[in-house]
Amino acid sequence: DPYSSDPERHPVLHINNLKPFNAEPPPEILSDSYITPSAFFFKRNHLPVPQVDPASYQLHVEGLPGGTLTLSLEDLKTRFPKHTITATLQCAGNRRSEMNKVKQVKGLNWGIAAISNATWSGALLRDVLLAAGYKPDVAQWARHVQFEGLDTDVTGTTYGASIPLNKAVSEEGDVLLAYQMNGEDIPPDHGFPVRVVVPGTVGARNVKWLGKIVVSADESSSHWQQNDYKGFSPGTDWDTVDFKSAPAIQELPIQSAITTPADSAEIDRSEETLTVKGYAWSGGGREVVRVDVSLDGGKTWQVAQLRSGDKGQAPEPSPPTGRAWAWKLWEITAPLPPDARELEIVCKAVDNSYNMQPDTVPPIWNLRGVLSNAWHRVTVKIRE
Ligand code: MTE
Ligand code: MO
Repeated sequence: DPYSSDPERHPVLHINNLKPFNAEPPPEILSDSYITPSAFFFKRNHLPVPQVDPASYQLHVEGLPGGTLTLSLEDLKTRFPKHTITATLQCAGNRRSEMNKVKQVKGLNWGIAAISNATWSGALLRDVLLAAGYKPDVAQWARHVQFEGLDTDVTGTTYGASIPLNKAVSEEGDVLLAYQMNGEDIPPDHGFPVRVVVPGTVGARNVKWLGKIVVSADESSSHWQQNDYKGFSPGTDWDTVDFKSAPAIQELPIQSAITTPADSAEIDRSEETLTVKGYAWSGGGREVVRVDVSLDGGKTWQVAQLRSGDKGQAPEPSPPTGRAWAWKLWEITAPLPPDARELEIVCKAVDNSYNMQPDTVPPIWNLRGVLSNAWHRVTVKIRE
């Protein structure tokens, strides 16, 4: 069993698939703390978790005029300044289950918690590329930076992905070769000893157990870059889909969801008020500037309170424009409407480019069930 050396996981996680291991936390845990504890951070593995010996670990950087640069874990930690960011990671398939309700899609049936927020520390990819011989004239022929994981399938094929070169080398890109998550060694499930953190970019490009970096004219040739993680029209089906016709997902669109109350929860009339909580995040470093909440299915709206930190603690400093990598938690407490027996609670977020979420799923439905970001709705009953 290639999965026999997989790590232990927290029993509270909702398991989507055991081998490879894919799981998300109960949604209310997400809004309990601004930084998601690593044990609860969603886990998305395509392959068995590789066991990497940190003492013999090597990272190869290829494709630059200077030839291959090979770094040990110690080199990464000592030869480059340590940079720390708070960044939210979201799987392209987060909220796929809502697409499944419209029409069957292919993929793991994620709820609303294939998203989490952590602090990440490591060397800047930009600094490592500069040390490996990157110079501005490389951008005349190179367009992409490819990443290869150390996890392999039975044929020896590794997980791989790529990002645009300009994101990788930008001083504002904050792309990390991270060796710490939440102040500790990265746990095995999240890429020990080194993973790429590409803030603002879909989870799939944040390659774990990083073994190789290649600067190239071409995108990664991996299955996950070429024939997966792309968006299509609701009218495209498996007979007509042409994966070459669509770009690989990189920056993700605006997203928000209600973490509590849960769908179908019952609320006692004697409570008089209702507190609704959730998360909101946008890709590409676009900052969430507002979350609107409705208790009547979208007829009337109220503005929620946004938080970039935990209650009673100083919020995280606000990031420079275009570098808002972390989510906002939000919350609103409202009186229970006097006559209602049932409430349809809805949330939608707005980012600083005034991007907003679509109101329903059907116009954004796609055969792979990615980019599911319609207004999130939960219905609760009021017990008299
Ligand atoms: N990297 C490797 N090497 N292997 C993988 O299976 N999964 C990707 C990405 N990086 C993956 C990977 C996907 S699709 C996502 S959503 C994120 O890792 C999940 O990261 P997490 O498990 O730390 O939450
Ligand atoms: Mo993913």
